[in-house]
Amino acid sequence: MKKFIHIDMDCFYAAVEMRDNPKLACVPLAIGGNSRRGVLSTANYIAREYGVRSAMSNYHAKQLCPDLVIVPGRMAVYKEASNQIREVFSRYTDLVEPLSLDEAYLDVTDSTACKGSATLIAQQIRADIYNATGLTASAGIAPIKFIAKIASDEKKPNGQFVVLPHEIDDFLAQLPLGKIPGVGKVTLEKLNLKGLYTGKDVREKGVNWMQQHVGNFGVSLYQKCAGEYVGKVSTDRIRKSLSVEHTYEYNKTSLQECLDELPRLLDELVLRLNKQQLRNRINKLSVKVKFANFVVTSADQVYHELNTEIFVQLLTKAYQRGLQQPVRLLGIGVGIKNEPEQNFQLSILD
Ligand code: TTP
Ligand code: MG
Repeated sequence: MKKFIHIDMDCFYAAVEMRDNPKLACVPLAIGGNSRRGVLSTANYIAREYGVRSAMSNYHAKQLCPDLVIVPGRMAVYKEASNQIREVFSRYTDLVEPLSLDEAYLDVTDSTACKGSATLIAQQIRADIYNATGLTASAGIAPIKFIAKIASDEKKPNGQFVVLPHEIDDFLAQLPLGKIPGVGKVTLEKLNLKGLYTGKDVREKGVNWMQQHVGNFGVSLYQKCAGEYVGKVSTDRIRKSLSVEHTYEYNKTSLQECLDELPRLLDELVLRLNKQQLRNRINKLSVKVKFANFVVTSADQVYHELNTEIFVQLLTKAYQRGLQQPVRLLGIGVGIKNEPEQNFQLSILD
């Protein structure tokens, strides 16, 4: 039996703006898109009570909610938060499939954290995300991939919902077809016209009927509704690097303050390398520095084991490029060389 977790941040862009500007925390808020047509990227939960939604025009939204505050988006900040949540995921499993900046599927079937309880892992991931970013996430947990995604919407915001193996059958039977990923508005209308509204309706028609009347899409829809389609988290499993990083609550204002952080980062890196048995496959050491103005710089050196002195040199070099700018994030990492068997296979394929 597989264990999937789907994580999705709550009103992501808006939550970042509320975090960074307390004046926005308690007002109906939307993020203006960058498109010419002027549609919203998202809205906070206060604005949603007035019916304001993603992809709605600014004009329409203002009609629904005259007090709506619309601010422009800050993509660089959203990307940073996105990197932070992906770093959290990597603490629990390598099997991560990001779907967008704010959501990802995780396969935790073989994870040993929390004694293997996917429910507890999801809980802990959400707590870690909050500690790292100050933002809340919701989670869905299920033995079937697409059900985990549907489940992550059930207890939004800041909640989680689990569908246990013995509950799958009932869950699918009552499931409105429009909730299934890939069933959009137009498809749903067509299905409704054929009398299909829920998973139960599809199952009762049977796979042959679905093939005849809906085509190949109908077959895959049938498999989903019948619980026959478990799904697989697809990821690039050949690791090329491993790194740890930390965004500081207060910027570091001197080289010495940055160097003082090295031992902690190094401890964390050692832990992660040992856990994944990668210690003997190091081929490069690297350091990353993000300055207060969000400019990122990195420095690396070819080397085949961890070495504190080299990290000190790399950090000094990277720090100096900032010309005394305060530092908001530090990271250290290693390059990983492929295992010999992999090289062999690649050369056959060539
Ligand atoms: P979503 O996860 O769909 O929405 P959300 O995180 O804002 O809200 P929810 O709590 O319901 O998950 O999308 C994530 C981000 O992607 C969202 O904050 C802004 C951006 N986005 C757009 O720019 N345009 C869109 O049409 C949508 C749906 C999202
Ligand atoms: Mg979201």
